[in-house]
Amino acid sequence: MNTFTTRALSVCTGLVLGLSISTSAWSAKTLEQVMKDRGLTEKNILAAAKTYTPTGGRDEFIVFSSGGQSGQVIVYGVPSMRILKYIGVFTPEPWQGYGFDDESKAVLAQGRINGKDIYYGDTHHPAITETDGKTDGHYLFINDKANPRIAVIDLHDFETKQIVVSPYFKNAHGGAYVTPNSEYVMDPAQYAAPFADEFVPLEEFNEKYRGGLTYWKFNKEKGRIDESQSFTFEMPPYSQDLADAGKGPSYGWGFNNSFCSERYVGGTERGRPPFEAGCSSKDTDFMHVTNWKKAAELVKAGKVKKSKGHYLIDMKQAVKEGLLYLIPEPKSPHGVDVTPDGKYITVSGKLDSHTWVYSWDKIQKAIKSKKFEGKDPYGIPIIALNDALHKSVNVGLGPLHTQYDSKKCVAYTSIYVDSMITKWDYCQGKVLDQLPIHYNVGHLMTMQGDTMDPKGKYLVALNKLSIDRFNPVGPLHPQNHQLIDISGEKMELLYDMPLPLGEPHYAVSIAADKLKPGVRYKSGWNSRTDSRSPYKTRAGREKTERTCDAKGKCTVHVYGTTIRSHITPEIIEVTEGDTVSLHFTNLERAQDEVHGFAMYGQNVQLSIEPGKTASSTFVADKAGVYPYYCTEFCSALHLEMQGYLLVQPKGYKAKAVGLKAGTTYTEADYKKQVETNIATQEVIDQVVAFITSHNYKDFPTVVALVEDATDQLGFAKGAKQKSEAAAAKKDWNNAMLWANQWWQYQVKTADLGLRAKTYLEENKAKKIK
Ligand code: RUQ
Ligand code: CUA
Repeated sequence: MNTFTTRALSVCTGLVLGLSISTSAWSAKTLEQVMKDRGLTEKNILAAAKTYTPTGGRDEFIVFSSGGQSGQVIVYGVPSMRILKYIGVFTPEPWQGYGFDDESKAVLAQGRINGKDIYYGDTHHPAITETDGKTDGHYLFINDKANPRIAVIDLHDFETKQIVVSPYFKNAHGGAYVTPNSEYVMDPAQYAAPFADEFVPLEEFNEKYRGGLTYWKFNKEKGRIDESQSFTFEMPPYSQDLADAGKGPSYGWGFNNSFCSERYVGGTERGRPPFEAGCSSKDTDFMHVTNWKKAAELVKAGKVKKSKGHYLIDMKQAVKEGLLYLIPEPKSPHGVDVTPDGKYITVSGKLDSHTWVYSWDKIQKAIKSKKFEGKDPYGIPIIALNDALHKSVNVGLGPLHTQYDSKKCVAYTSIYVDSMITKWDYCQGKVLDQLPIHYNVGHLMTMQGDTMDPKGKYLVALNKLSIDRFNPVGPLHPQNHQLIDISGEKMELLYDMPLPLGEPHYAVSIAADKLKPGVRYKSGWNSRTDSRSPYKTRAGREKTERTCDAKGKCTVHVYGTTIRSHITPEIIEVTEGDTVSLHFTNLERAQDEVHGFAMYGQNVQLSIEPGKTASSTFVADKAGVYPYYCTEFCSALHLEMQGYLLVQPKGYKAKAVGLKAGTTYTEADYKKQVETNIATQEVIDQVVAFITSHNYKDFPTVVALVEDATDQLGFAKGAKQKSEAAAAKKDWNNAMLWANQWWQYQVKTADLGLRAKTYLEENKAKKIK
């Protein structure tokens, strides 16, 4: 190993030296040649240089994008646009064991609707937790439109921890949007439906169908939504759409728009004109303005009634307490986005070419002086458009969503029909620049552009179609995220990234250095409940327990471990009909040393990250042989990380013959192995000498590697003793096999040691001895 490293190093040095002599001439010529060969312009090269991230380089921003109908979250870096992770949220994700291990199944089970498992979601809007209106990088929320649910993802391990279901809504599009200290997560309904879980004829639409807006209470300390403290505003059966929370001067208030305030119910089957005709006949719909702060006080004071276990503020109470107001907004509006300073709210009408800017100052004045132009059919006061509007700006046909720049007053709006991005000034009300994109942009996102702390620099257009942009892959195309440079006066298109997983509706971003994800779990950790697993197992404490109840139903609990390159136990014996509950703790401390666990024919697939305990429970209902193995190529002997579940028929009696090995060994084999082991030990000693002569204790990564290596060396000692004991009895077979196992542990020790040594060298550790 040592000689190999040294040789590899000298080869590398030679290469580098050789290159540096002719490097400028060589690369200049080649760059020209490459440009010519590939038909690249200077502009292309500049765009490439702005996005290209050299090997080992990191991104400045991390983006969390909804995965749409995939029910997942997609994580990628900006400006490289490299995908870093898919997070399973509402949909099983086998690669991460999500929806396959017992722990994550329990999370998905929280999302059951009327007792039914729902295995997908239509994720639309992610939101990162905020402190003082700034993204803090602790948690991420995302909604499911098809089933009215919100999920909580912990950004310390990028895992989904909780799913909550609205007790009232039958779908919910407009979440998730957070209040400035993540006190609440806003989640408006969309298609009106009865709050009761029963049949209500469409003829009773106006009276019994309802819209609404839930404020889910988030408990920051626990990192979970507290359903018992959450409350819902009952709203008219207008299709409540997107939401945003007030900030700064508008703190304590929330805004959500609506469409189809015509309350039109289609039904071409009944000879009625279709939904889209009746839902866009009026010139305006309504923005809903809610006072969540005052509502929370009423809840606290016990003045809000509970229904179905949740606080429900009905429209009568909301009007009486001054919690809910309406303001006309353009035809079939879509986005509603509060400016970073909290002074304005921009709304776009999908069927209009204007973005309307509302002034919080004016709205507040109208509310204070009770200046209303009337009431809607449910008695909710309506503030006149002119008493709320600051400006309306002609931005292009079909404007949707707006995000903000770090530059004062600068906003960007996605223009769906005209397929472009419009840069404009919301203070002065004028257009600054327009950039065509490909094609039909939905949401757009600037860096932290939905917070009080926008960073500018880049904009991503989340395009719905990608005709002619990528190699064809059949009738279903990928979606296209286009990266745009917004640092200058003019916007510049930099990069197209296909996203081949659902329709990514919205995305949020955060400066990468604000995220502090962990490297490993505390030993024996249930990552979904964030607590010590009752099935935590330590090295040497592995066991299998079979217990039967009075009716003779038996359960076998396997308390197992995984560590390179070994699954304990290697043989599991159960009886046909037993319930088998496997629990594996990954004993590794080394970074990224994940082990998987898959088994034939039982739908078992675990991903066990260092420290994690993951379980899988199933009924072994058919006698047979079920091999299992580790699914991660974790070490040179990964393929040997294997075992057998033997499901024996009822009443099976083992025959009295021992296991026969395929190969037998001699004394010479044993001695040869011992020689190798002694040589390997020398390598280990050299590495240990290097590490201990440096200030390795100042490097937590190295300390963890050293701990891990010490463990492995301890195992090596045990195997060595066993091999020597067998040799003393001239049992050369066992002597040789244990000597080989001793060597296996040495190899792992050496591997860890070398990783530690490389780390120290790369991080310029100081020599102390
Ligand atoms: S909204 S269609 Cu985000 Cu444009 Cu869901
Ligand atoms: Cu562990 Cu492969």
